[in-house]
Amino acid sequence: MTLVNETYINKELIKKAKKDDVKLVFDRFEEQQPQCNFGLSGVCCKNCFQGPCRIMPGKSEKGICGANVDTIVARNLLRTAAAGATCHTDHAKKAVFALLKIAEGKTKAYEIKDEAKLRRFAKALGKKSTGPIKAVAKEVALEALEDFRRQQGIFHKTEGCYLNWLKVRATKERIETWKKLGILPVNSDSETSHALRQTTMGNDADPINILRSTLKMGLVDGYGGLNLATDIQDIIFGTPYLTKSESNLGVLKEDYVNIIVHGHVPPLSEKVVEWAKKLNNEAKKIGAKGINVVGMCCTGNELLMRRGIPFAGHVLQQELAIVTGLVDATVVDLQCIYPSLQDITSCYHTKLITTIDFVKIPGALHIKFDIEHADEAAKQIIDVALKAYPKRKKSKIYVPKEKTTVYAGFSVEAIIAALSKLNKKEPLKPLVDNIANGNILGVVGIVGCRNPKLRGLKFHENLTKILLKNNILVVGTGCWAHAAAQEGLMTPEATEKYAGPKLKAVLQAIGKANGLPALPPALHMGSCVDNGRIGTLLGAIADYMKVPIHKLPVAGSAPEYVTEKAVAIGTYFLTLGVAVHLNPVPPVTGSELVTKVLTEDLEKITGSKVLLGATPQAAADVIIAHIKKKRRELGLKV
Ligand code: BF8
Ligand code: SF4
Repeated sequence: MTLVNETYINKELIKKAKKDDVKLVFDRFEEQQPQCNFGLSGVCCKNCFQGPCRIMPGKSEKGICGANVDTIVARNLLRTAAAGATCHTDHAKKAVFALLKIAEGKTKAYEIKDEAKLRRFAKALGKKSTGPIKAVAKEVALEALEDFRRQQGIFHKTEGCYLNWLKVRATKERIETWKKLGILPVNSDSETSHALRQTTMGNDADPINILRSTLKMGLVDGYGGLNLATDIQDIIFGTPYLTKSESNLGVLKEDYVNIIVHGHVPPLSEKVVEWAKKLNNEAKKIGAKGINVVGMCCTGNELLMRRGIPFAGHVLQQELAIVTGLVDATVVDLQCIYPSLQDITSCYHTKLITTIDFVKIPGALHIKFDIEHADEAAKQIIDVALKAYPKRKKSKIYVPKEKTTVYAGFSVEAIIAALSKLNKKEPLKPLVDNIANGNILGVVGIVGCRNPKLRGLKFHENLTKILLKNNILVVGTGCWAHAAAQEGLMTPEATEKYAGPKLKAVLQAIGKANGLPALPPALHMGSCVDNGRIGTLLGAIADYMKVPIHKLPVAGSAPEYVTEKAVAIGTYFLTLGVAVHLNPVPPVTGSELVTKVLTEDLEKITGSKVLLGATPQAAADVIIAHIKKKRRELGLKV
């Protein structure tokens, strides 16, 4: 077995995995080398069974059906974005159904925690916002559900027939731009299935038309997925506010029953946390000090943001957590769950529990989880962990030492609340003034995954540090948040250590007004669906400055993206008018046309484009140059 020297994460555990004869993601990555260049450049098509076809300039310029490289590359991109968007729209739909069931009294397991937010949305949707909360919840849930079942406007453009959540969340200027482009989505489910048929053999061959639909996937993802999921989850589970906790695998405790909750949708993890508290004494009866629930991946982000629960690790650490020999149960819902977890848990005493009907892993225990029976399922899960604890093997235990402090909970509401300590009447003014005078050169959202391809570069950490040094405020979500927290970038001390002098002064002023030495320079805004929060923040800044989003000195970056979801999120930012740095280079380079549209022409269409940079410094250089260009165009000093 070859083992990559992954010096940047949990080195001792990587050594232990080798000793325990456990294969990790890094090993499998090596086994896959060299990776296929046709795939990397996007020129492979297997959309029908005459194929697979791949384009080789000078040899096979077209697929068997006659599709050229531009068509093939564009089709592949649209399918990727659509697949990613469906993950988020499914996530959002689950949240909406939960709200509906709460409203109809079909579950007693959950309640509505943020009534004020619910009433705000009812009002924005033109529904009755006063009166009994469950009646309001039902109205809001049904309006949200419309975004999955609206038929009017699908075959014939009908004025005003597009996603309700886009109507209430997007800026007027953007809606007009998207209307002109003809990309306002009518119904999230029908739009994503449309992308599948549009790209099937013998349908659309026009790469520009296909790319236009790809932009539409950005809106489906952004409003039918991200914003809708976050807003409904805030309504049910509460809107996050500033919280302090810990990150990295050192949050696992040797003398506790350790349960990892992993995945993306909060109903399961919220219940596991609740029942772990209620059943804590059961752990004492079997000789443990209690039950320690920690979060992995975006479930980790959700629990940290709302409950201050420690977050154990990002996507590349899900296997390493089990290698500690300390995890009694890993319970998963959906997305980013490596099938390898079953192979690895079988080397230890750890129980792997799946809970969703379309996320099963052979060999894992399946405990069906649904909103109506959430309490029963959560109790059963804790019971499995309690039964596994006495089976721990001392010889297989390694207690990780890595642990850092993290400040999180930066929802838009929390950011506004912090800023309002400086200016109660106009909370955005201190932020906008400092952007205008150059104390904050710009704002960058860094999002997305951790990719084993980029080993050793510490892309998330190093890009963040370079931007901070250049007085750029960094906000972000997803696995970036884990990486940044583990690097110690989410504390007031990090402001002292990493922020450029002008940014530091601003963050210290905001921090002091809020009882902290400084605001952290890297703001944790949540899980990947919470990228909608970043869009909302940008929209609020744009409205306050009275300039469209695409003119703001801001950018996005997904410097280690892995998933189709990340492509959908990147597309959402592009539709907003935000330039997005993407790394690894997206699989479009096989088509000069598609590459040019994404990296140049898009600027004239949405005001945004794709930026490339294969190292943290190269990425920072293009991002900073972009921000300075935007500042110059606004007449702001650089
Ligand atoms: O939604 S950042 S690896 S965990 S896809 Fe997955 Fe990527 Fe992590 Fe969350 Ni987001
Ligand atoms: Fe080949 Fe065309 Fe079929 Fe794709 S759709 S596999 S290019 S024949």
